[in-house]
Amino acid sequence: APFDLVIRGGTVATASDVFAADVGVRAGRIVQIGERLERGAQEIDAAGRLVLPGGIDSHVHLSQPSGEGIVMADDFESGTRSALFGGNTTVLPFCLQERGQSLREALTGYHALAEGNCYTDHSFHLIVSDPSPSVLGQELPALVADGYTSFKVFMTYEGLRLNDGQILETMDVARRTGALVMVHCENEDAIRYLIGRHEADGDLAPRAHATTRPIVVEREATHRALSLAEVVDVPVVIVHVSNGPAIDEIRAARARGRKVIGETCPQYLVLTAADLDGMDWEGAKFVCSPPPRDKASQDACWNGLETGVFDLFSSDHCPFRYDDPAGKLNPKGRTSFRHIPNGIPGVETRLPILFSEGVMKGRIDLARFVALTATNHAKVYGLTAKGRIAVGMDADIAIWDPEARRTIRHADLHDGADYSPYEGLEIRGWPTTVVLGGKVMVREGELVGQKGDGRYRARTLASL
Ligand code: DUC
Ligand code: ZN
Ligand code: ZN
Ligand code: ZN
Repeated sequence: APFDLVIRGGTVATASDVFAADVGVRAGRIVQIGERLERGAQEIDAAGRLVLPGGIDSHVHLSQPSGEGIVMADDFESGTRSALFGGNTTVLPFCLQERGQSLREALTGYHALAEGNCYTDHSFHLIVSDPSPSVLGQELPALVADGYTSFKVFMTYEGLRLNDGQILETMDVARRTGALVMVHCENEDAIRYLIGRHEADGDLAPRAHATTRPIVVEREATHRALSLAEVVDVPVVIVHVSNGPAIDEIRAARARGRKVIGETCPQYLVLTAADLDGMDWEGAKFVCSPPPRDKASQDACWNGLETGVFDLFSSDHCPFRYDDPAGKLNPKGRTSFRHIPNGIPGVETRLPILFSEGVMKGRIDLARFVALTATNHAKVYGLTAKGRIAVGMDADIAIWDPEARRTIRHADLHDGADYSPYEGLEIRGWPTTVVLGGKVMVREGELVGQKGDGRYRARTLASL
């Protein structure tokens, strides 16, 4: 047969067009797109379906140590399996440098965990927590050249946070190498001050997580990160933006001519701080940083998706179990909200939520959906063979049933957590078949691929 695989009769979407076409695949790549393609050794009937580039989730945490006996709910096997069922073919987890550790040493560990265990392709962002002279002078530039072309810095969390001088020095590595810096923008000192006040008041329940990380704390840090990037004169990625004032900072920086890439996540569209008010300790299920805000913030984030403030829509999948000794329910005997591990699962529900709430409700069109969930991630993070349905690209394809109706139930998901923060949310549209490098991995909701089919991908510099 002329093709290994033909996906026939579907509606193909790219970041700029939506059109009816067959897609022909050979040797793992898309080799022809057109009408009435010749036979494939394997054929998929996509009539009535959407044929989209496999999702790229450029912000996930897998097997990341979280301190104090807290264990993440997903390793590379369960996390990438969950990603795959959610229509993704590539994930970019973080490689955390612990203080005193070299980046190479950290990477060796993460690669060992990922190798042979992944259902999706993957690559790593580096988290720089210890920007020593040798890290900044030698290690980091060498790693950028090796294909680790992005790194994240934190303005919050003792043990991770960098001071302004360290952020400037780390950004300078990006200036010299062309790599991209991602910044977690929350002011740690302000948070500590507010935590102290809440604890003094005996205000210890999960809801206080949100009130001790208010919008001003994120807005100030966003302004500072953008200013530091301006001083150094480098592009910057502001990750997990949750609210209007932080969005306004990005708009203002762009108006000054700065290159800023904005990212938001599902939790800022469909959750609010009121979700942290559950019975008993249920609110812990929604503890993530920055925290979910209010209706006005949700509207601002939707507006940012519609108007182009955001280039990236990622999950920030950072899963912890709820009812588990290493989870969210009972950290240190529920003595304070501040011991609840920060993060929520969402790698499998990211795309269905944006499709259902965004495309099906008319807020964004299908081309914008593709840009926000795949194409832009590939451009920003240098995955040159991915993120588009086009000749020559990797045959990473998600086939969607736009009419599927589902209610999110954790029992139907494939991650290692024991709950979903989106339980009960009604969804229209779900990916049914997922192809990775020309291999069918999920067929009509059934897993047919193997762990280990997903491979590591070195990256190039951004094409901004
Ligand atoms: N930042 C993240 O990016 N993910 C989870 C927790 C956090 O603070
Ligand atoms: Zn973060
Ligand atoms: Zn309070
Ligand atoms: Zn994150």
